Amino acid sequence: MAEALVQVKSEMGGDAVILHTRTYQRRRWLGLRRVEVVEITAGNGLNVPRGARPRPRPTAQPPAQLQPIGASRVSGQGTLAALAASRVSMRDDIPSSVENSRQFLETPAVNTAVMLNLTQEMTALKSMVNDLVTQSRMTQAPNVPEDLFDYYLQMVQSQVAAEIASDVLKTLRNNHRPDQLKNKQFVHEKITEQLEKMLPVSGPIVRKKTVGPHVVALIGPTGVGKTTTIAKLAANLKLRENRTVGLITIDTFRIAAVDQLKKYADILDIPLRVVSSPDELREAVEAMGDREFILIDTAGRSPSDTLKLQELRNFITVAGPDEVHLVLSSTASQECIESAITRFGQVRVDKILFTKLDEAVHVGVVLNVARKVNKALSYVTTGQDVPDDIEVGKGRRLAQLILSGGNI
Ligand SMILES: Nc1nc2c(ncn2[C@@H]2O[C@H](COP(=O)(O)OP(=O)(O)OP(=O)(O)O)[C@@H](O)[C@H]2O)c(=O)[nH]1
Ligand SMILES: [Mg+2]
Repeated sequence: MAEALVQVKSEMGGDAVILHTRTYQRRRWLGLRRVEVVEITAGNGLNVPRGARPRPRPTAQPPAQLQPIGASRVSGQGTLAALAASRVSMRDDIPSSVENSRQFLETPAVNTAVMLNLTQEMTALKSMVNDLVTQSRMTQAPNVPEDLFDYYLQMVQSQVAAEIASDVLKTLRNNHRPDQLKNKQFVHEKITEQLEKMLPVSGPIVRKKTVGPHVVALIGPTGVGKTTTIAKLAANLKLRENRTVGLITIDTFRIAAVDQLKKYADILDIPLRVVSSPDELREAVEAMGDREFILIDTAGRSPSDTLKLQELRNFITVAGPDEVHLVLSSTASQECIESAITRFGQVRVDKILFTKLDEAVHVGVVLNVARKVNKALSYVTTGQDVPDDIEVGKGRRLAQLILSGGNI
């Protein structure tokens, strides 16, 4: 009845008058099921006189919906299909009940019935949605404690591998009391600590020897930011740490690329040598023997270009650097990054360096990759500004980025 009244109100407006109501059973499904039908006869937009005044035709319903139903004094009936089995018909007779009925829809009892009905439906919907969410969570991650699921989602959205995320939460659940896990700040801190411990980091470039230069080479796919990162490292070593630095570039086939590093070398007043063969590289390293640090830039190589990778390997072997950093863009997919690590592994990779964290949508990839290939993260870069946008790789910083969805 409440549903039908809601329908009367929505179809015919608050001015509708209830003329008659009736409830009856109807058989459905081959007579096996009984359906309760509520029928309300209501009229609207009518000013029916008591007496013999000519009756106006109803105007509220379009003619197509009007069907005569029997008696001559009946002008029409609108059959409404919604809300399952309720049916509303409109009649403009029975004038004596019109005034009473008109007010009936506005009575507190009807309004309460309508509200009650809506509340019940909302509650049913809410519990249905909750059930669905729980169900899909359980299928997605059966081992994740329900109360910590939001943290799981956050990590997975940052592309932390699902098994890492669920391990973190299981450890958390096993080591802390339920009341501690209700404290959001506590949980946040504990997850941060765990993620922090998971990331292997190398710390900054440090020269341990007392004689001869500490030689560092940066290799990696095209356009990831090797040259920009070399400039940042050189500037920080020279300007912040007061070190003597030399630059070498093996960028042989693109003049523009040499120009790029030359500009930085000029600004920083650091010597730059451009080499085009392994022999020239050996000579250049020897010639810069008085420097504390030598940074070697290389031309980007496509990880699929085996010949170029072989050539690069020859250069690196001859230079014999103290460390080779594989530069990777954190905007690339994990698959792409892993393939680059495998291919550049044939050259030599000691550490990994992630650029463009400012543009990364999925910082969790950095954690997955570092763990999977068991290479320490040396630096991350966070923008195009030389020399500021570079940081020593730190697990805590990365963990915070993962939990904040990558906001630098
Ligand atoms: N947003 C952002 N851009 C960066 C970052 N590092 C480098 N870039 C930009 O990436 C582009 C390519 O940088 P390069 O340093 O020339 O890259 P590369 O690896 O030397 O390129 P190739 O020598 O051609 O292989 C430039 O526009 C840089 O400004 C970073 O951390 N964040
Ligand atoms: Mg370059």
